[in-house]
Amino acid sequence: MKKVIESVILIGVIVLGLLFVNYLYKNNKKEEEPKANEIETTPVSLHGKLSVNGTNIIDKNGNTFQLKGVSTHGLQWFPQYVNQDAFTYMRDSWGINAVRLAMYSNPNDGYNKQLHEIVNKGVEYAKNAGIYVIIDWHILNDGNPNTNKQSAIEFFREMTSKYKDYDNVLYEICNEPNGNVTWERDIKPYAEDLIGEIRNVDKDAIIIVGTPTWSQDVDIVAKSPITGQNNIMYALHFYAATHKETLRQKMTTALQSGLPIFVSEFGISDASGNGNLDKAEADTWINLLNQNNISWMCWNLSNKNESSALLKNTDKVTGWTEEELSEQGKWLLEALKK
Ligand code: IDC
Repeated sequence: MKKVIESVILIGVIVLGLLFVNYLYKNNKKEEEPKANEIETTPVSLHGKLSVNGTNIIDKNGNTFQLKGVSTHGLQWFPQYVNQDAFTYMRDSWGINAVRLAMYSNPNDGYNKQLHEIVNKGVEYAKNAGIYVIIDWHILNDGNPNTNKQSAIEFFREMTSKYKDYDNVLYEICNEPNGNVTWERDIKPYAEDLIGEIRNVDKDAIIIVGTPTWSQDVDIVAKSPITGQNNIMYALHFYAATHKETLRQKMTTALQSGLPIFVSEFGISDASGNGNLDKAEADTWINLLNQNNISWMCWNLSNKNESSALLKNTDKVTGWTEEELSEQGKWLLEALKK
């Protein structure tokens, strides 16, 4: 009799155990299900085509919307980070909703037409991941945007003919004008011509215009913005260990005059992209940008040995662990949560 009771108890325990395992398995499955849904509700599926209203970006529902993400390094040097896994990974693990594809425009810095293919891949990867993408004509050592204006026109003709119907594409027509360059004489006429070229094909995508002194003098531009065009924004770039309250004042002045500003590039190191980080200044900047619904893109997605690179001691091109992020990389992940 004792044996029978023991057997019954044993069978009972086994049955309960199996039921428990089954319950755990089903529960696990339930947890996995929302992931499939997440893919259907990407930033682009939720927010759609963006436009500019006053100083704000608004989404397809008319609600204010902020782009937050990362800029690649020069595509001629670090093309490997333009890959599908990386974009999807940064969307899911970091919480970015945009990437910027920085294509240096100066032939002496490595510009060549083959780079257009990397831009094309980047746009498709961003589209598949449902995130926004900025196509950046990255003038830097070429200083005056008019130096390579003809190539810029050809480039944006090619891009707009491909992407005029994409909801997730923004165009940045001159990263950072610098040197002996003024708004009235050089940048504004360039911008008006490029905007004309783009609008011949793409009627409404957001266009970001660079501003004098490495995209800092938004206060000067605010006195004489481009007129007769929709969905135009102006670049303000900062590196937090170099650019502080004085530049924030310029931004506030420009905003008060109604200039729509886009921080299409910033770092928290000094302006060289290297040296010490200034996290306190960086936090002050991000808070101010968030308060004013200003979009921001962090320089740079690479493992270069410089403090503005987001990755460190790793050759991985996606799926980075926390230890594989630089100090700026770790700071960025926190900033993206705010
Ligand atoms: C820097 C890169 C650096 C590279 C240098 C020259 O971080 O590795 O050697 O360009 O090409 C900018 C520019 C951006 C700069 C960055 C840091 O838009 O191209 O990248 N910066 O100097 N404006 C202000 C700072």
